[in-house]
Amino acid sequence: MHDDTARAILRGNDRTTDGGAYTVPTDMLYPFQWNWDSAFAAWGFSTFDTDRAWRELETLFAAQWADGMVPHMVFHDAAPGYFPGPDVWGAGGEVPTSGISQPPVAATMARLVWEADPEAGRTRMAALYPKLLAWHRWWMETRCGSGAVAVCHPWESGRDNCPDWDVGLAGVDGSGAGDYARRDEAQVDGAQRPTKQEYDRYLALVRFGRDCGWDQATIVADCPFYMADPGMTFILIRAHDDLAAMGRSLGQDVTELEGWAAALRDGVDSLWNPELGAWDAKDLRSGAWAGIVGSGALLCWLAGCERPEMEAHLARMWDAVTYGLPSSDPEAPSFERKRYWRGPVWPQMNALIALGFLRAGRDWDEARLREETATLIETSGFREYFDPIDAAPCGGDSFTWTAAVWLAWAGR
Ligand code: 9WN
Repeated sequence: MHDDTARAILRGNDRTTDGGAYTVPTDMLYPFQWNWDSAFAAWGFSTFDTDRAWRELETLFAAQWADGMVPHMVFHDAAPGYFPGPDVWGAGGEVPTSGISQPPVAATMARLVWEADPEAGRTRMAALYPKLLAWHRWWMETRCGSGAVAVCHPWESGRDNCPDWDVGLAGVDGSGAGDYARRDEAQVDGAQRPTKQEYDRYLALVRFGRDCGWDQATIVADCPFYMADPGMTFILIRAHDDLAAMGRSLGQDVTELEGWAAALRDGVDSLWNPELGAWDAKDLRSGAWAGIVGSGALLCWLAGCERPEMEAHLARMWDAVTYGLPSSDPEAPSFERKRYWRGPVWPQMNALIALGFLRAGRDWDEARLREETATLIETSGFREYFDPIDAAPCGGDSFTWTAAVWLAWAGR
């Protein structure tokens, strides 16, 4: 029964038009195509419609910029009232887009889609391969100067208001944001969303990017927010590995990809905070540590970058809540169990962490996380995120990645 509902959610959020096929994350709240949401959607579609799975990724990559960047949002449709919309971003080509990227999970999801239907996957992936490679190159060449992956906007990390970014956002002046109407708070309880102070700063960063014409050299040198993130780094390492595996099957020379993965595995050492005894985000402007174990650090198994100290954090953070792994350390003062990325549990993060457990041979942990994620969905529905202590539903409903994660993983 849940399978039927999940498939109906994916079909319901499908916005196939002449221009391509994409799913919205959820109706109303998020009315466009989002980058990593689409990658998870493809994984979900791969359980019942291979062609539709590939089309989701193909539509996303059709919006790729000439420099290789794949935008975090693609504004296929006019959705008046959405804020910040295309006019605020001032970016994109034929189809307007945002000016930042999002977690590069597409290669990892494409590999799972390929494995679900090897014959179809070969042809579709052969066409997508150079585009994925160009995107991975964009990350390496523009954002990895410190050795690890850096983000120029909290939205780029996908984990918008997690406490990891507090130290970097403190230096961003949001006072010029002016009056604006947020659409998110009209749909979702404001106590479950980022604060106005955070939003003002998010908008200041969008303005900075737009004013420099989204020029990467200027962003890397001067953007008031610029932080290196273990989570993004682990995701990109894993994506390099997955793209290399697919490249080998396609008869490609994958030396460059192997080199990138090795370089990041060395470079991520710069994000080991010895005082915290954990992987930690770092403000590249001030050199300050975030000083928090976030769900990004829990992706270390995904990339094969685990260390014994992380085992202890994993056990501690998991045992402090009831369902799945929280988006931020439940024992830290910044923890808020219902506020977006400051504590709630997110189904797609659980799925990524679990892929890491599988890689590390932690089958028991993978099974536990899968069961707890399934319980969240069975208890509270296909919601965007959940309270990790009592499973209360949070954020948007009929959510694409929750349905996808159910079909491809949690409901198995
Ligand atoms: C801004 C769509 C996106 C996710 C992000 C999540 C949230 C947007 C927002 O929704 O971000 O990109 O308006 O809050 O944080 O991970 O991709 O589901």
